[in-house]
Amino acid sequence: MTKLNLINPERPILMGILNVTPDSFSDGGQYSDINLALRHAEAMLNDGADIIDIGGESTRPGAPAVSVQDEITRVIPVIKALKKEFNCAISLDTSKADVMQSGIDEGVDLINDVCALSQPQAMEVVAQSKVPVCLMHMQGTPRTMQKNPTYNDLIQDIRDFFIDKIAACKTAGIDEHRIILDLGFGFGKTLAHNYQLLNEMDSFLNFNMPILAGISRKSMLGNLLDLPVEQRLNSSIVAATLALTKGAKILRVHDVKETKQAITIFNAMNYGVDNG
Ligand code: PT1
Repeated sequence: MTKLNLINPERPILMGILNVTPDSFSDGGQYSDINLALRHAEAMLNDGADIIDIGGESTRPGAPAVSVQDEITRVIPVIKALKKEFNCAISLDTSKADVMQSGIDEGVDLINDVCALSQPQAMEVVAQSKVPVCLMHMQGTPRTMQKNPTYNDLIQDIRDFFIDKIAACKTAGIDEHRIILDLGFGFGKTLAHNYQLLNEMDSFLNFNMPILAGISRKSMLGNLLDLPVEQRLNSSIVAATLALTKGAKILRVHDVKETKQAITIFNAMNYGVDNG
């Protein structure tokens, strides 16, 4: 199998979400939890996930902070087991330098940081490695970000954020070819902001970096359609499809099988059908 090209994928790729937060688990990193995580990852890989995104700290609005040690205890055993059992591509969803370093030591293929390397030493840890990094835009912190998000000019403010971040990354020694951009749906944005961002996602393509879109099951779907989280499958697939048409190259999703169908249709439309 050829190695997955995260940085310049010819076609859209699928990132399956694997949560190992305590609310998704019972016995905090013990055998049954690791096994449960492995079975979930296996199902996503069978359904067409190209990469598994593992996170030990929830970044949903209002979610509590987690200590470095707790996060390492949650994610590292699962990363080890995933590498051993499936040798699949792994993305590590973390903002903490020590967690990043532990993951890099275990061979993760991507650092996915919703804080865009703003935490102490995070930039340095990634710079000293060879792994690609996803820089996400967020206004505020997960605990406070949905209070009253305001922008001068939504698109230009986020563009400026990326310009500054990319410059800082380069100065630190992170080559631009290692960078993925994420507009940060739901992270310090009103409903109107989120849909404007979806509409104007293509205006970020001239950074010449892949764009990752994380919309799956988010409140921008539920609040618009008045649907609880367990009824957001259809809207998640619609939004993922729209993101594809706006140029998203990596889709971070819960519902891998259904999103894979959207990508297959998108690819057939764009590149043709290869089996008859
Ligand atoms: C994301 C993302 C992420 N989202 C990347 N990583 C989450 N790169 C975690 C809601 O409004 O979009 N991109 N890691 C999950 N965070 C949220 C935020 C979940 C908002 C739900 C909401 O419902």
